[in-house]
Amino acid sequence: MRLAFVPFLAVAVALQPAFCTPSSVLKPRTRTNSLLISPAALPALPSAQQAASASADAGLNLTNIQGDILIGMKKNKELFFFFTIINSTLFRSQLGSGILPLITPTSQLLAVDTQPTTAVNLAFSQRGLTTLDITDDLGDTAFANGQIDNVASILGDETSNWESAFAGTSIHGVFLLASDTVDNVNATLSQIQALLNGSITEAYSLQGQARPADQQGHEHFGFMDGISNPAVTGFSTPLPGQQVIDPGLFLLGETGDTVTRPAWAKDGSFLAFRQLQQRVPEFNKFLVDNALSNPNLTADQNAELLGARMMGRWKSGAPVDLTPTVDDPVLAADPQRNNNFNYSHPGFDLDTDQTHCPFSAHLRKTNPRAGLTPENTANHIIRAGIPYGPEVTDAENASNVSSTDPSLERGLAFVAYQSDINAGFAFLQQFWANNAGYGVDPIIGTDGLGQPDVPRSPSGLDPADPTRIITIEQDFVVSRGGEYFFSPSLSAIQNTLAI
Ligand code: N7H
Repeated sequence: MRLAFVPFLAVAVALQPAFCTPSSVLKPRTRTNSLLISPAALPALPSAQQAASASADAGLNLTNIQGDILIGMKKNKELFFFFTIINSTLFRSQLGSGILPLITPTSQLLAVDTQPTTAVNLAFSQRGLTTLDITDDLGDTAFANGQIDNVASILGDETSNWESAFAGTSIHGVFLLASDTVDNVNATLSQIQALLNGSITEAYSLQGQARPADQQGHEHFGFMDGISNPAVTGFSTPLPGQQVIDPGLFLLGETGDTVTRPAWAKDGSFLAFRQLQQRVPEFNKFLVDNALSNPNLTADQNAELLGARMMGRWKSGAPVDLTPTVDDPVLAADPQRNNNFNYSHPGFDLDTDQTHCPFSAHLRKTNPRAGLTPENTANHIIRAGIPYGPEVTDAENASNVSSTDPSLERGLAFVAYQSDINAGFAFLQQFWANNAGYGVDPIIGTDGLGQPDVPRSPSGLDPADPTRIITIEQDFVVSRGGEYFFSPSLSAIQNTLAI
């Protein structure tokens, strides 16, 4: 018999002593240090009190929404454990009493002392839901068909680069396990596997981790990431310049979601996962070889300037729209100012002027801000990814070539949440990043035909001559594949998925 849904915290507290994990491996239940990172540049999460008050006003139930969805790019260590369900009845029978108490809702992540040792989230592919005999149409064709269906024509991926697990049929779901140590993550994974009692097998896994020391919060090319996620009504208080987006763009069944869904899908979200390899030595060499020629800058600064114009932000996170020729680390570290721009300036012709930020910059391609009138409110995602793989080695730096050793692969475990994949991740990649207008996105753009290293010709990268084309002959980001998942609410796990 199913239990009526009880807010997670009460269940967790009640069941905590029953978990038999080795206390020598797991940290004490009450945390004193956060499992999230908090670089100064990133918007702070709302306090538990602020979120409780905002969510009450908007009617959002933060104890029912899985924690990863609204948090953004703040995880310290995160394991993506992709699994195959081999015994669906057993799996479902363990979900309610066994796994649900481990699932971390949003409310629990907002204060250090309510955070678990390891935050656990769970999402299913369409194949996984079908395996569980959940046959309702969730109202998203991209999810229903799986990411492989989008591979070449929509995303522009070269299929031969896909990890075999993503190209195959074995991925039914993914556990997202986040903590401050890999030991904690591994201990929680063992606990989950014991609870599931042989009903799943591993299909693939990817360990993500924030980069070390002063690079924490920066992705592998060196850029601070996660600054410009939208503010969500009912959750976060907007910072200056931050767009405020209805919760229904990210959460099914909430205000702003116009699609008819099964009632149980409310407060779930579609998770687009991508393993995006980054060829860092090649990217660095390209910047040096094509450094700009501002006479007031050194050669190194001119290389940095080219990278900043390709990205739309300096590595520090400072937006080039506000500081076009020199980095400004103080601005970068100030969330009151570092997202407060929209590419328009007094006396500027927004349609032709690229002196501050090229039209092709990754940031501008994936969110044109005032470049669209009225400002776009339909095509937004919450980015919640994390870097994976080791730092660049000395040998790679010396040769300017990424190693072919698989253990040295590095990149971004890209995660995007949305309530409509075709309006969210797939739209951004296909219609904005891969769009040849002004040149495809110099970071993530492809020709959209599934061919590798097709030369890209973004304009506007050189402020001295915006018509000059700096051709990019190779891909710096290579898609290794991915899958679309549905991240259900806690009540859906209890009342619909579990038996
Ligand atoms: Fe991007 N990067 O680190 O180089 N991204 N991204 N992204 N991205 C952004 O403002 C990066 C990818 C978006 O609101 C920043 O938070 C890398 C995909 C969007 O102004 C940096 C990869 C898609 C924004 C990066 C990658 C997007 C954004 C600036 C792949 C969607 C916000 C930091 C390896 C299809 C735009 C920040 C806005 C910002 C990087 C992938 C989308 C530094 C390395 C696949 C919407």
